[in-house]
Amino acid sequence: KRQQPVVLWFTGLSGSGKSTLAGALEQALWQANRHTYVLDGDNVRHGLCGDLGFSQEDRAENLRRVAHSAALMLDAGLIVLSAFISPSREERQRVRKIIGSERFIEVHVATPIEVCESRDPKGLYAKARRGEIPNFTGISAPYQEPLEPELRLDTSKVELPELVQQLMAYLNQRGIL
Ligand code: GGZ
Repeated sequence: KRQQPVVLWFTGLSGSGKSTLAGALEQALWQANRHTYVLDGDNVRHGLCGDLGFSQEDRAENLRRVAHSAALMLDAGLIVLSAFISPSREERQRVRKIIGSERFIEVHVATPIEVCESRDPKGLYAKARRGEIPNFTGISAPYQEPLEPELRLDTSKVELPELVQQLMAYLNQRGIL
């Protein structure tokens, strides 16, 4: 049976583990011979969205472009894993519409901000606390938690391999794999 193309939309704070989870899930999907693509800030914010910053408007435009890119990849039959903070409930709703609700799986990476801030792999939280990064999500810009995500995961409570298993189990149970 062919894979059913879907978008797994990981949303959560900086340092919550979105990209790490997406990368680990991608490896598991490869092992199951599935075709995937990971969209995240690292491959989008330099090129496609290189003109955008972190104001509300720019984030909305960032996510709009990502959503349309993901929709094209669905047409190509891929399982798309997207990892953006996507802090606005309204914008995530818009993304869901662009992609189509039946092909959109919202995954809230609900790692508490204290944990994200203590990880601080790029020192961004420290900078934001010093006032050196304006509009930093969780510090000086809002993050609106999803109210009804398809999945909610916490990388500070459960180990990565177990989370990947939970995601794979969900995809299996939905008949996507
Ligand atoms: C939040 C910022 C900011 C501000 C730079 N606020 O942990 P990272 O570094 O690697 O991931 C964050 C990334 C967020 O980009 P997204 O495209 O995911 O954001 S959104 O969905 O809101 O459009 C962080 C870094 O960029 N970063 N400035 N002010 N994160």
